[in-house]
Amino acid sequence: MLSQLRIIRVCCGRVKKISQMGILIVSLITLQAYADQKQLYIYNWSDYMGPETISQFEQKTGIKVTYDTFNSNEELDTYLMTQPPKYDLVAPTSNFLVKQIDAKIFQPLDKTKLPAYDKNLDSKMLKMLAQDDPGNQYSFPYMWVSTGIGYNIDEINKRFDNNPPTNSWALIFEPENASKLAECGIAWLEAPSELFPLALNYIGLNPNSADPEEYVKVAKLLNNVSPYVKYIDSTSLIDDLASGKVCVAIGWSGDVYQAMDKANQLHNGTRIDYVIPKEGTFASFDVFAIPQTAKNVDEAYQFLNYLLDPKVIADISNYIYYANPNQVATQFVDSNLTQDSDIYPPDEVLDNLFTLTPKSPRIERTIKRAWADILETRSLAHLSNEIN
Ligand code: N2P
Repeated sequence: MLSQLRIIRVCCGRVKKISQMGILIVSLITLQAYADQKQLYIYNWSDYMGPETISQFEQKTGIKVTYDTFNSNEELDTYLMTQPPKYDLVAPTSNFLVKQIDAKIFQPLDKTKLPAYDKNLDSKMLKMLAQDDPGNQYSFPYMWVSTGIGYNIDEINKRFDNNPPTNSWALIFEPENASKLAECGIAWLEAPSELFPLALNYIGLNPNSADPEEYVKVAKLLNNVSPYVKYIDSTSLIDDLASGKVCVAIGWSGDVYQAMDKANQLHNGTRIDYVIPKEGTFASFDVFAIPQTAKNVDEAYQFLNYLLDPKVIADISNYIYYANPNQVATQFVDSNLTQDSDIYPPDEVLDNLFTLTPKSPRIERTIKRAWADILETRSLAHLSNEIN
């Protein structure tokens, strides 16, 4: 025993050295493997991907995906305009894309690397998108969105003697209606770039107005109803409509449908509906684009080709409840989605929806200031409610 201990003591200096070298070699091998591992950095909207889409892509290609999310065009735009993006694919809405293309943030898409692009993508959708991206040079269409009203059928009926004005934006924009809903909870999207055009359109003005005075006018309208708004946030409404924490929300089509789905899973009896009010709304396209600074361009194309696969994109639509522009995929999309005119709009509905155009810097400034006022009015009103 004693002699064994002595041998270990004599040799332990060397044992230590050998084991340190072993760790070093293993670490170097690991580092090399990491360096060889293909990577892809994606920045997309929250709640906007299938639950297994990314992991299946990783398994299929061996590419490691870093997938981050944002909640508004404003957030993505600020990121893109203030630093060289670290992502290989980002997903702006097409009206925001215009300014970003001008700022030379994106590289043109090489369509020869996207063999199914022309065959699979709906030419009508591409044409609409070409209004923002002439020649569809930079953008790869991902999903089609409308902005409407999501509401809790029973809670709203209760407050309007079973005759709620859900077919009109008046439900949201008129103080006499909003005041009735304040207690059961109104949520707004945190998207001034959408709320101002909706309010302009509601009062009969051009939703793409270039007149700052008109924005001041609708700012008053939004200001008047803002004290009744429970919160301004673009992501919580999925859970909160489902659980009954809010009873009405300005929301994106698929998100409201996701809320319906959640409510069904909760078995809490909450019935939710989505409506495009009679005054209309706008259609927007969320697209993928590759920044100039992307380091993993081949991998970005592999992902776009993966999205062109009809079954892959259909699975995403089936999960997030948004319409995709892949015409070959429609056969794989659940028929309750494709037959729902709020999700897959037939031509006559599509023709009635307007699109948003980019704003001049002057209008952008006006919106920014007016929005800050609206947020303040709302916070002050909430504060004084808490005090009283
Ligand atoms: C998904 C958000 C839809 C994007 N949660 C609206 N442009």
